[in-house]
Amino acid sequence: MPAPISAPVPPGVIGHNRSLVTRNYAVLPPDGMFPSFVPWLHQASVFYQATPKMGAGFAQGRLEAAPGGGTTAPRMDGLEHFLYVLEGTLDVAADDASASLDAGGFAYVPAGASYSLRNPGAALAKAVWISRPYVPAAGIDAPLPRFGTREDTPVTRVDDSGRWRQYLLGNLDMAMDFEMNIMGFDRGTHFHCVETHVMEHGLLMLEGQGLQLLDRDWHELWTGDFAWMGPFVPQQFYCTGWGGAAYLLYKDVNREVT
Ligand code: UGY
Ligand code: MN
Repeated sequence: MPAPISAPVPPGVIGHNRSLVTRNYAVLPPDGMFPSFVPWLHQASVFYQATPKMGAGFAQGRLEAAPGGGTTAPRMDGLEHFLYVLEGTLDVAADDASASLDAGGFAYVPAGASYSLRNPGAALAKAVWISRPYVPAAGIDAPLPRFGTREDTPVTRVDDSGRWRQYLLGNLDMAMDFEMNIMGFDRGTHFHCVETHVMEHGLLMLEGQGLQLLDRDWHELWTGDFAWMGPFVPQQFYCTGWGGAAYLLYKDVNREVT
């Protein structure tokens, strides 16, 4: 006779997870994600969420650095990088520029720069980390390192529909081949149409929750969830729940497609 089960198994624990990966989009809640460790990071790991292996043209992950953790030495990998601190503090240096970033702080590291990352605090630091090859534009100088904060970035409202956005790395800056925008929705509002466009997205829910259309299906997104949208994936967002919602959005822009 098997021993009786003494404690009930919580629903959803065995064999159930909201993760979904398709040919051209993915929904990845943090549950069940595994860290990757790389030799040039110590006391730090990356929870990769989108990579070229999946079909994405960029890599995005959540960097987690323990106190004192980060790069073992200044690193130069020829890629451009974007970091956005979610929790804790991260010191970022790119060539001769550097900044200590708290939650909401961000950095752009141009391709070819030597960069280093370090958690100087006493708590775990978590940051969005995006890396990709830079696509130069003829006659336009490549961008320099940039640092900023969400707090200091203007909030733009296109109309009175309850939607707003913050362009962290500017808008229509032809030196840049991607944008990082925070898209915000007041309670009960939604994007005005189903978009279909050549640009890709990496989306991280920063606040609130909503329903996200991906291709033909609606998916619930909660704070902390990640979604990858490949080129031409039909997409729309409805803010649900009792408050507003905001997500951090990667978008490749400003280059012709051949
Ligand atoms: O700018 C955008 O493409 C944006 N509106 N997309 C999105 O929020 N899924
Ligand atoms: Mn879009």
